[in-house]
Amino acid sequence: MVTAAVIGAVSLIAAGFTFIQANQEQVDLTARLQSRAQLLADSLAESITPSVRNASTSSVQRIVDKFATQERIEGLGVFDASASPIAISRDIPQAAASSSLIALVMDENESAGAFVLGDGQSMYVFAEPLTSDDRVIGALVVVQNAQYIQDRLWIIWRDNLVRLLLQIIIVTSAIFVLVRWVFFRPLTRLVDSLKSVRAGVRTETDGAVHAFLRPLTSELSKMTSSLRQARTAASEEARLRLQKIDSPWTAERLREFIKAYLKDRPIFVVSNAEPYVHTKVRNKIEWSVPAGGVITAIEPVMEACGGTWIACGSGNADKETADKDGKIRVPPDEPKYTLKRVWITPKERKGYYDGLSNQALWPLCHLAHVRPQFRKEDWAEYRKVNVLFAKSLLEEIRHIERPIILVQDYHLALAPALIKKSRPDAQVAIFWHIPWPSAAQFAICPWRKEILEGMLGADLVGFHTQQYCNNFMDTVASEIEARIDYERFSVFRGGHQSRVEPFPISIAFPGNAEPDSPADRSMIESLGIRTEYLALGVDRLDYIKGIPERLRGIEFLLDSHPEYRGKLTFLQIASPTRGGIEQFQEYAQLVISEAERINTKFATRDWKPVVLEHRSYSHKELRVLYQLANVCLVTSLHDGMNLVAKEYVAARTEEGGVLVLSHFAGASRDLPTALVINPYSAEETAEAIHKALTMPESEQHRRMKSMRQSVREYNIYRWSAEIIKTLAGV
Ligand code: ADQ
Repeated sequence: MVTAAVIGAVSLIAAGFTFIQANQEQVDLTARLQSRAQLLADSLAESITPSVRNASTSSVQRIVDKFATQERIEGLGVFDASASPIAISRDIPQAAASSSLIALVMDENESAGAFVLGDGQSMYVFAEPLTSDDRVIGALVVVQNAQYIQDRLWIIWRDNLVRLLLQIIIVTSAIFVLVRWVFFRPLTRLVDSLKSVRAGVRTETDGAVHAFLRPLTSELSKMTSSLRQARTAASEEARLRLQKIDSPWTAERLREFIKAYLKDRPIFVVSNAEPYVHTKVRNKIEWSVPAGGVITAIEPVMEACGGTWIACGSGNADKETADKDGKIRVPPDEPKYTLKRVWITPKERKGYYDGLSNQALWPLCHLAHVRPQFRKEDWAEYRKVNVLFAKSLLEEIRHIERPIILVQDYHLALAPALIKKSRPDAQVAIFWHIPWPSAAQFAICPWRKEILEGMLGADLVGFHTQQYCNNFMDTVASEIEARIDYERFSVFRGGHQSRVEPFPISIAFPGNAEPDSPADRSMIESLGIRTEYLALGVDRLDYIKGIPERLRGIEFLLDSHPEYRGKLTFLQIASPTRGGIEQFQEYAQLVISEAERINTKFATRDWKPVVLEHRSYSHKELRVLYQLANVCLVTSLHDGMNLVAKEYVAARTEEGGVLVLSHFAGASRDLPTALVINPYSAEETAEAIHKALTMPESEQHRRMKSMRQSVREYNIYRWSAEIIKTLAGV
């Protein structure tokens, strides 16, 4: 842009100068040509006039022939008073001999010149009247070649254009060098140094920047020092708040707590899913945060505390972006902790992830009426991958005394025992993010003993609710030899104690989101939604989430309350999940066909009741939708907790909106003022939506306020602080 402007300006100036120079040259050359023509004509006229007067044609012709051979003379002609030629040179151009100029000069009795075109060449024709006794008796015409003037002008333009071109090349190169070395490099250095100041890696901006940036860096230094002071003040405040246990937990407070409580013992998280996935899209590497509750919950904790998170690499550019040990600092735009990626083969993934984790344990633990499939080969891969994860972690903690290790979820049930076997000093917790079924239900698992033994390697086994803890204790009691202590809610085996406790998971609230501006309706308008009421569902496309049941609730509502037709749209954001597994593919198809069926039944020309967005949305976009939705539908058939319910509550800063929540989601224990329903009953779901849409504002506020209070008080920072405190104290 700048280069184009400079080139434009230089070209304009150069063109202006060339124009003036060419003009001047043309004026000079023409004047010289004219005066030469005048001189020649004057001297010839003197010698020719007597012969013309005497009508001596032959002597006129002789003079004409003699002078016509002079340099640059193209021809000479002498004409009588009636403008007929008396004598003309042989090569005189036709245009000159018949020129109206001859008649004109004789009429005016005054010499004159004009440029004409002859044989494609520019000619200058000069005519002078011949007089005798003050009477015009004829005219003399001198024709000169004037092409050299055009040639000269062309040379001037050409030379100047070549010069301009050279100037452009030099100026552009100079600008490029200037921008790259003088502006760009110091600026990138400055940006890098600011980034590390922001991330807390460095405390000062780079002093070695270019002189012209110094005023800027000095201002920035002042800003970073105020930032540092603010950080110190915040951490001091958080430290003081530690003593006041009733104030809400924040990232700062958690950081201070960890420092004070763990005395710099680092934290390691181990999970199947990674928090950042790198993918190559048209030769460009992009990153994204996968949709899922474990990531939503654990990521803010790692951002607050730092440490290392070990997880499966899953993006097609994951290897490329990590170092040789699979490590990369994240979040990518503001690194705060290390992500270590573990690589597994497609065969391992099929057995460990698609097979044992998601076709056996997932349906086993969720009462969603999908049969678990237990395959020996899947179990073998599951064991192999658990060993792989344990090894990867052991490698990381080899020089660290008493590390704190938080194993996540049902994919890694065997890891705690494997870790403890090699490192008895490590303090290990496993958090089970999904429900734990009754002992009788779990008894159908062929590897129940191995799974329980693997989990009981941990010092702390955490679930979302007391009910899941009770189920787990019952399962242990009926499956393995161990002492169960219901007083201390612990299992003792071979001298090792495992505490079993509920830690209802939550979200980062208040989060780091920028202050909310009024929610912009353009996002839903672009989906064609213009109705008065918006009902919203946000889920992975998972059969435990009860999406077809929710759709049937909408259908029931539109049948029983036709007044909502044309006034209510149900928007379902459904991110694809576990696409390699048949039951999940079939489920996605069922959701799509149910949505189509209901749309066909009710849609009018400018309204359809269901809008299905089959993709992931960013948390920022989801927040806007949560703010716009009059009602949020969480109708899981069975769900460990369900964080969407808590995200909806967190987004409703003005305390409006209604949450319709399944009784079978763990969240219904934490949010009792939601409209709690049985999702299997379409009638109950429909009535709850109707109640939500007709609920007085004062009641909405009362219910929402109480739910917000609960999420604020028991947020993810408090959740992790309590787990860490309990673990370190076992
Ligand atoms: P999930 O079953 O993944 O988690 P949930 O708790 O509802 O379920 O969390 C889902 C998360 O993914 C939310 O943060 C939500 O915003 C996000 N998400 C869902 N659909 C999305 C979409 N289309 N686009 C973008 N983001 C989307 C498991 C258990 C839960 C338990 C969590 C945490 O199944 O019961 O609450 O772990 O322990």
